[in-house]
Amino acid sequence: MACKRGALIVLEGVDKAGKTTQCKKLVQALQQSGRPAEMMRFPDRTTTIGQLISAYLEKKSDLEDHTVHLLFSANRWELVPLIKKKLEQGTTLVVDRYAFSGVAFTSAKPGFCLDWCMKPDVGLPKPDLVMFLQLSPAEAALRGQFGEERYETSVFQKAVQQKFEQLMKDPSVNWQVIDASQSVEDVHENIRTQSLNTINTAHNQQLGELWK
Ligand code: Z5A
Repeated sequence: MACKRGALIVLEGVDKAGKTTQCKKLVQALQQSGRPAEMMRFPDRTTTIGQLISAYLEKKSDLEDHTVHLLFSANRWELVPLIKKKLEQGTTLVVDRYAFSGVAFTSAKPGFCLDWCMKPDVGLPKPDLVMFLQLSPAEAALRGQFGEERYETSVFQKAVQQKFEQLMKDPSVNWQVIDASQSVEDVHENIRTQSLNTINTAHNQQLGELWK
């Protein structure tokens, strides 16, 4: 009998919302309860394309805006065979940022529309669940200063948040908004519950294609 597929679970949110903290805790909790789970993150800075992106984010190089958008998308596509293989093997993937960040960050730049930004990611494996960690700029500021990387300014992050809000109106994606201002443990509990429900239903469903 073929094994039941794993779920594709994505965490999105603005800077310092706690995505990485929560991805790690979720993977740990799933593994401890005997469910195969692994974490992925985008950008994946370990590949050749990822290294170009990393140098751009660290402001060590400049790239034209359309070009870097396509590189972020290519960085997801190059991982698709691995994503599909893991899911087919029954491993749940917990992903720190995905195509939604790609669209929100580029479309927050002048001269870009949501539609153009979505195109390169059409047909990617569709997440079974996308949790948006909601945190106000004031609460994010309490978690420390912005870092040195590109995009880490409050004006840009506000524009990004508005783009995420537009994306969340799309009913074809299973969005869940999570209050990220609670304690790490409370946020985790909420995310764990949503994820367990999704893992159980994903078992019997075919993996979809994003924005198709
Ligand atoms: N980008 C793009 O342009 N296009 C794309 O296609 C993709 C990405 C995929 C990648 O940054 C940048 O690339 C990103 C988007 C862009 N640019 N920005 N901004 P990254 O992935 O390398 O780093 P990040 O995603 O920006 O990390 P982050 O947002 O700064 O952090 P986070 O993962 O959301 O939070 P964290 O690291 O788990 O926690 C942050 C701090 O808060 C830390 O000190 C924690 O201990 C603390 N924390 C966490 N949870 C709590 C709670 N509940 N209470 C109190 N304190 C907490």
